[in-house]
Amino acid sequence: MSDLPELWKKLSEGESKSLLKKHCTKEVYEKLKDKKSKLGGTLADCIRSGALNLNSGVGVYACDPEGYEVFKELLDPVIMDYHKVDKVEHPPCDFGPQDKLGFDPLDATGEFIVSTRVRVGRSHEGYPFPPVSTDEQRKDMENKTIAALNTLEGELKGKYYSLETMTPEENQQLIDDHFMFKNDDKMLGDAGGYNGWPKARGIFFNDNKTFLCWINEEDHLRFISMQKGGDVGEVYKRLVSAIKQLEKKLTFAYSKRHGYLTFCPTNLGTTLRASVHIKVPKLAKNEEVLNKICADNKLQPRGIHGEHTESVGGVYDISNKRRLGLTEYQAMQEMYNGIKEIIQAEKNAK
Ligand code: CIR
Repeated sequence: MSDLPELWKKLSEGESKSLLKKHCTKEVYEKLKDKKSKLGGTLADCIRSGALNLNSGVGVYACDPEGYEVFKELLDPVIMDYHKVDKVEHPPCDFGPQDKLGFDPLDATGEFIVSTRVRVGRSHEGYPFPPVSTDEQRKDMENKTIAALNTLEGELKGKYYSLETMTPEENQQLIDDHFMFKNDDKMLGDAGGYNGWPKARGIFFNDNKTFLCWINEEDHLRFISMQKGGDVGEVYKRLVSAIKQLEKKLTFAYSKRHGYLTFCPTNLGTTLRASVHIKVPKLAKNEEVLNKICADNKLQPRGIHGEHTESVGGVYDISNKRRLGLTEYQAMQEMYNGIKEIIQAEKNAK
């Protein structure tokens, strides 16, 4: 039997500041409660995490790519509210002119930027998201992805490391080096993100560990390009080159309205998060100024151990906040220009 009535009771009777609580009104609930997507996704799959975790900021995940339309009376308002747009629409993918991106090194002396990372999420077309996915489907997706990744050449050529077979020591080393994902996010776990863990999970990386792919973490696929220092252009170009090669082998879930479809509605559109680990000890003493620059430039500051963590030693993880309603190139430019301003402010600070 579905756990939907119980989830609804928790949500409707509980106190919560989440977007789920705000937009899942009784009327919306009544309209959607008996709907089902072709892959079997239900409203319960979309609201489970937020109903079980009233401290969620968003609280909603999609059950599968089609869920964004089947449950749009809930998802559209959540998307518009989170992404601060008044319509769910998205321009076609545009990575910008790769030969003249205009991303000159931001920090030539290496004083501020510790490392740079750009990631995108992708979903396999025709497969559900974690709460609806079976172990078999996850395995299928893993195999498909490995086959595609194994065709990469040159700098991107690498190897797949399965979470099922790596030793705990290898796993810990990869976590410590900020390469590997973990299963410690309760909200994601309650959304079904760790179902069947560690089956069909793993990580692919090239010899230099500058290109990585996570398989069956929050999204079916996360492509990541990263390296030490602040050469944003080099990091971005590597990622774009990988995506272009991989999309010849794999078909990704995409909608004209939403762009690339991801499990969490916060990542829709470009799905792009471009971040730096940046050392700004002076601004760290005055977080108000830092937060204002971030807000003005549509950037999101986090601690370096991921979302909802504190800064350590004046080092922050700062990234673009907007992912929907702009192109990949524009999202990159927002991050680049904002970080430039932060470095200037740190230089000017007493
Ligand atoms: C929340 O609602 O607060 C969580 N479900 C996280 C939302 C955004 N973060 C994410 O997807 N990693």
